[in-house]
Amino acid sequence: MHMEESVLITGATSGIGEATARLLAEKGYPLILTGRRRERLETLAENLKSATGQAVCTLCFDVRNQEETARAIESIPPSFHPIGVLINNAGLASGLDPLHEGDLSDWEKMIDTNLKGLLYVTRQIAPMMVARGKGHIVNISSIAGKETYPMGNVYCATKHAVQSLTKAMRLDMLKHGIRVSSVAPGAVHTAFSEVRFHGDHERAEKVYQGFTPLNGRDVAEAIHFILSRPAHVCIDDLLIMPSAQAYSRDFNREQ
Ligand code: NDP
Ligand code: 8X3
Repeated sequence: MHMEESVLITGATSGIGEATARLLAEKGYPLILTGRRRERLETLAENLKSATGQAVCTLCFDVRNQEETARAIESIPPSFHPIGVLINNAGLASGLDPLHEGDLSDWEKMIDTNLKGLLYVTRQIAPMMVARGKGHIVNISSIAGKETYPMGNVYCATKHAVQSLTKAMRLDMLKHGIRVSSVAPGAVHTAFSEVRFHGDHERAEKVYQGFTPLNGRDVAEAIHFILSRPAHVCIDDLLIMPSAQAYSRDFNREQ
């Protein structure tokens, strides 16, 4: 992509999205950063602008709300167009329960964010790419999009859907010159587990004990690799795991 095209990252206030914003700013990409937490977004944007001199704009909205999403994307200043890359990263797991004991509000959150939110954002941005005959969409999937693990039920189903939608986008936009990629990480040490366990920090930290998980920067570097391939190369699907994790629930932990 040309550096005058901007990159829109959803869920840039934390974890993988924030690390990707930092790396891409260092690499010289103009950025549109989104999330619900306004203060974190604005602080990050100010830091990146002063550290890298990069153009950064922020959009504060909830991807679950279709009208808010549409309004926010319509408000992107002209200087941040065209949008060359969309990184659909905003997402979460909520709860880890057997299906027959699942909490319906956890299910709604995951389906509305990981699936409907990704679709709402893509539906706004993809037509602009199609009109230009150019663009790249990167969907953040998960090892949970490749395998189903006990009590992962609805989260795994949303990430399997992200894998399926990635293929669907690739097929539907093939003739319009749009590249579509998915990145499926194993365990990444972010706020993910704390969100999954509804703020239980101690339980969340146990997920990452006894081995070295991925960090946000590891995934950001994989995304940058995908974006920096020449125009004739599309990385369709990239699975990235900690060396000490070989399957969704198989870890080589210290005794
Ligand atoms: P974090 O919790 O650290 O970050 C999640 C980001 O998503 C935040 O910036 C949050 O912003 C944003 N987000 C969540 N809900 C919404 C919403 N309704 N509207 C807008 N933004 C939202 O977790 P990660 O960085 O780990 O997660 C990023 C992606 O990576 C997710 O899709 C996750 O499923 C995926 N993933 C994570 C793995 C891991 O082990 N950590 C492994 C594989 C995939 P805010 O709260 O400000 O809205
Ligand atoms: C996050 C990784 O294994 O907890 O997608 O589902 S996992």
